[in-house]
Amino acid sequence: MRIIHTADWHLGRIFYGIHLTEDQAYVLEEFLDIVRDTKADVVIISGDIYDRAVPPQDAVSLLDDIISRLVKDIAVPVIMISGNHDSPERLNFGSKLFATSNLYIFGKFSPNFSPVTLEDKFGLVDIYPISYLEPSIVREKLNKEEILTHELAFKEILNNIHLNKSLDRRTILVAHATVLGGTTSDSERPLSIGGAETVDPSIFDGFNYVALGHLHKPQSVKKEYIRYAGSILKYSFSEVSHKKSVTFIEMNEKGGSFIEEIPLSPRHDVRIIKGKLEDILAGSELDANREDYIMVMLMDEHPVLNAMAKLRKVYPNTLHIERCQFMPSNSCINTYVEHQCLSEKEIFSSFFNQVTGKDMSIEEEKAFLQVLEKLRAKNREAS
Ligand SMILES: [Mn+2]
Repeated sequence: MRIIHTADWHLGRIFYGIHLTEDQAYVLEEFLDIVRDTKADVVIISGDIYDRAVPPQDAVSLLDDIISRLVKDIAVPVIMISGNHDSPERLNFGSKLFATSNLYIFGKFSPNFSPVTLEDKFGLVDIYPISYLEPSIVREKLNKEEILTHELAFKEILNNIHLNKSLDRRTILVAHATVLGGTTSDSERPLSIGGAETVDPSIFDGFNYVALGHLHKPQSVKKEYIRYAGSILKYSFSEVSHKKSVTFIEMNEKGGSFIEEIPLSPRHDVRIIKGKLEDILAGSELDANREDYIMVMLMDEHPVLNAMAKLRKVYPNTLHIERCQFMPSNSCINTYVEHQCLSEKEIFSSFFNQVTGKDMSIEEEKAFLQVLEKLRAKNREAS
């Protein structure tokens, strides 16, 4: 069986004020070609179809167009689940009716764990789609008070599946989750506050392929067949090094899989350009992709006037500028990501060091912490 696994389309996403729907339409044309060229037997979309619960109209039209071309023109069954960005009820619209036309939508969690069964020349394949789940909803629907975490919710559901599944069939699980050991990026919204969202990959034992959504970098976790397809576009500057793709799986008679990443080519890449303003402006002449979505890390030691206006003349989609002279040790490499992990005290002491050329004394540190505590107290009262 040939499977195309994709996820995290985030239709209708806005990136630094730019509506990405046209970029998404562009890359989904390429996606349709891939589905056609690989002669896929099924397309699996593992959640985060839309970027938000009430998506913009053009995002809804885009999904309508792509799905109908998949199901009607290419005649490939489509199985999709909701992710944490989707509205379960809205995505679920029409699902019973659409299932009669080979479009299987699982928006709302339901305690009915029957699979979508497809057939190839070797026999039957059972595909178990689990819509995005909140532990509280699973707790209520299954009436099990002990379900407090994502992992416990999954374990309960998977137990039900394993109890009822046909042992002579190959099986695929479709889920939207944070699997322990996976690499995260900045464009994923946490599933829960406080870190009770990760699930151990060992809970997926017993399936031949696990089609995951949520993490935006294409990757396998622990075992090759436990896999995130990744998002179709880069949705944050922390993803500049990602190579976005869809996953092609060819499953054999025994359920073993040949797995290949088929790269996607965006209309605009997301890039970081680093250097002094004059060098960047001069270098842009040789840059064939000036329309890309750009973050600039300015290395100038002295203030520069109207940097954004100057940059946008050559790179019209400059979206953000970072000033490196205010950063620790004047080095910008990876600090964009790293400085977000620093504490307020660390950020302030590096700023202090940059401005004064020396480290804060114990007295100064104390004074800073007092001011910080006052500010926090004020914020607490305000909220
Ligand atoms: Mn996502």
